[in-house]
Amino acid sequence: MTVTITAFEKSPDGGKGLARDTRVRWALEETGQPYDVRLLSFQAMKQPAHLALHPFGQIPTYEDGELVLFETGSIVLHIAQRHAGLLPHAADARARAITWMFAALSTIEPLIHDLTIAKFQEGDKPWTRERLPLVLDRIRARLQPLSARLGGADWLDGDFSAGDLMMVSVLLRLRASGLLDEFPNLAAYVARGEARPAYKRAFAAQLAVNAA
Ligand code: GTB
Repeated sequence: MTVTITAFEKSPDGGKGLARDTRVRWALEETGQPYDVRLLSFQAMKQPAHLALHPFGQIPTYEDGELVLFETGSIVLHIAQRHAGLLPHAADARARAITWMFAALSTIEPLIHDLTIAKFQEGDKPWTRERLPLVLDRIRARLQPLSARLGGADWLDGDFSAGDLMMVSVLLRLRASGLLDEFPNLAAYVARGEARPAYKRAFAAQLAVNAA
């Protein structure tokens, strides 16, 4: 049975690939899995049919027969554990790759999400002018050790893994802020991720929806 994921019918980013279905598409492409996409309006995401799949009424979801998953960390990990290409076979290396997935999602992404909130949801508040530099500095304080750890390597721990897929997906969200450019090795790391054929296919697929 072909996997079905959900995505925005019209992403607010107009197809820049920043909505979280892109990372799931990327994982499916890296592992050579065909998939179908069910597109949802914001309204449909909050209806009972979708809430039965995703308790928070968000995208993406993942359906494979009876199995329904939400949360991109869980979905990408499931794909990576099921299919070759995203996790090393050796147990310790596999555990380290999964650790980088968690680092991306729980140590880096919340700070980046905070920047999105500060700019787009709270941009008109009188205190945003004072708060924004603090938000940016908190991100810098996380990027600095990440940059130091990556150093001159291509990927975070040996070969490209689900850990890199998740970290690149998260860091991509920073492009418009200019913060990535302060860390040239991280900017190059993100560019390496985007240059992967599987990423390009995932990006093109979401763009095709949003450019339509
Ligand atoms: N923790 C969850 C996961 O990783 O799966 C977060 C899922 C999530 O935030 N989904 C968002 C959503 O459904 C879409 S991706 N939002 C609608 C809602 O909550 O009602 C977040 C997103 C949206 C748009 C842009 N953009 O336009 O740049 C970027 C990221």
